[in-house]
Amino acid sequence: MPSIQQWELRAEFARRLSHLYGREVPAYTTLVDVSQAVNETVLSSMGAHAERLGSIARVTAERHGAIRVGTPREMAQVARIFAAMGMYPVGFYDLRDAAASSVPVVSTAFRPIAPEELARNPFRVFTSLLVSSDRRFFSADLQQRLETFLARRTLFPPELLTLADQAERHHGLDVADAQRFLKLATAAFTLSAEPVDRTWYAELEQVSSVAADIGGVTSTHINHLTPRVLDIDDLYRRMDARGIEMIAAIQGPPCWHGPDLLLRQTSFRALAEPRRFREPDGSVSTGTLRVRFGEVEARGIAVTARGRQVYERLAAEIEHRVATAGAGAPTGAAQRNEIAAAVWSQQVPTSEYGLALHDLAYFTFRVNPHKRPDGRVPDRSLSELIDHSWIVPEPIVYEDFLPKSAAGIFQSNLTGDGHKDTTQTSAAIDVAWMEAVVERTLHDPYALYDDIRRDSLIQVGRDLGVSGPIAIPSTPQGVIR
Ligand code: OOG
Ligand code: NI
Repeated sequence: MPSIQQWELRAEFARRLSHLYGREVPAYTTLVDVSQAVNETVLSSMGAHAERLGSIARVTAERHGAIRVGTPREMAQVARIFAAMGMYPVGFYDLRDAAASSVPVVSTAFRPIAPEELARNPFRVFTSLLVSSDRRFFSADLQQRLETFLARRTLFPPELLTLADQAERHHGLDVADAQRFLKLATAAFTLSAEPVDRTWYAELEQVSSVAADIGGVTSTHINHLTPRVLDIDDLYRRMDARGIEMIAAIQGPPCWHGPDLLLRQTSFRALAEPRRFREPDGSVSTGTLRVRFGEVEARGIAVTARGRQVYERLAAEIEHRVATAGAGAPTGAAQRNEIAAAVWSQQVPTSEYGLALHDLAYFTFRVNPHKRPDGRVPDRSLSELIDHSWIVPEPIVYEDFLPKSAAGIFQSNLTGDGHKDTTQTSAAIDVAWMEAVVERTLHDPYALYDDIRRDSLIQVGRDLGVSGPIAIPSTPQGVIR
């Protein structure tokens, strides 16, 4: 058994990245401080209930990162580096269509998948890959020059990749190799001092500032690192009060009176960071780029495929109501939330019990200690067991992302809308394509949550002496495919 286990590599890598990002983007440190202050307030006002969706220790350490790479080869290397730390690709997000502005990427998230690994450290990284073959964004000529540029760069040194493979194979590393691995991995995501070619960067920026951020430079960097907060509305107000410019709204579900579901996110606007440029005449000058920002998120309960359908239907209904409510005047964030909260309150159960009963959200279950066995064997259907209080639900936290929110976050931090020629056909890129790129299965998030629920029901069935499996309502299929 190697002395440093994969989860320890993951936790230490997250800690080092956080330290690095705080040095590079000082406003991130403010965001982390404010998040911790908000979490302390929630903890002292709500007590144990504040930890319903994770212990305060987990929530305080919890981060997600975002990185962006340029080629399938780079993406495959990223997959090896994360596999070393017990992080595997989950879900497929196509942001090319989800965003109104020009965002020519497809993404997956690398994260731990087993419940005990998530409990140890849930660090996840939203990873986007540039689609240079998509004609809506890149002409054949630009694609060719872009691919030539990207083929010449090396993001990850061979030594890092060798150590990564070793860690994956042996489920960890010895102390010296672990130190070396962590040093090289962190260095690979550090902002480079190498001058940026002004003309090349500007040409890509015309297409998309995301394309320029990825393909306009010779290295990669962490784009943002996101702490988790227990009250994102309070956080938004506190950041605003400190004079930090936030994006217009909180993305995702509204602030409402029911349980937290899925994911709510917001960010401060990308800041101008000093960068060195190589000018057309060969001279080096100093300028600024605005690509990195500070995001914060509040995580809620994972929803089932059925719950997700409701979420999408309500999102469309909210959009429609917002569009018709304004009577010409733009709808503010507060008014939008009011509309959304009203729609939710009418159509979504306001308790965990209701969400579980209607199979809208994921829970594990345990036998209700207050229910006295009366000799009758409980019914084998999940809803009957819940309804007759034989079992008590415990929420499963949403560990993934939301494509519309991701598009919203990308979009509100772009310097310009870029250019997308919608008369061209898109490059056909899907889950199978991404699986071939990363040379691994893309886990379906719903299947992962289903497994956790099923395992707990097997245990509950045993505890209750129910013969045969407890029947879960059939879930609509086809989630990421
Ligand atoms: C990723 C944007 C998506 C999220 O939390 O939804 C994202 C990026 O800007 O590279 O991080
Ligand atoms: Ni993010």
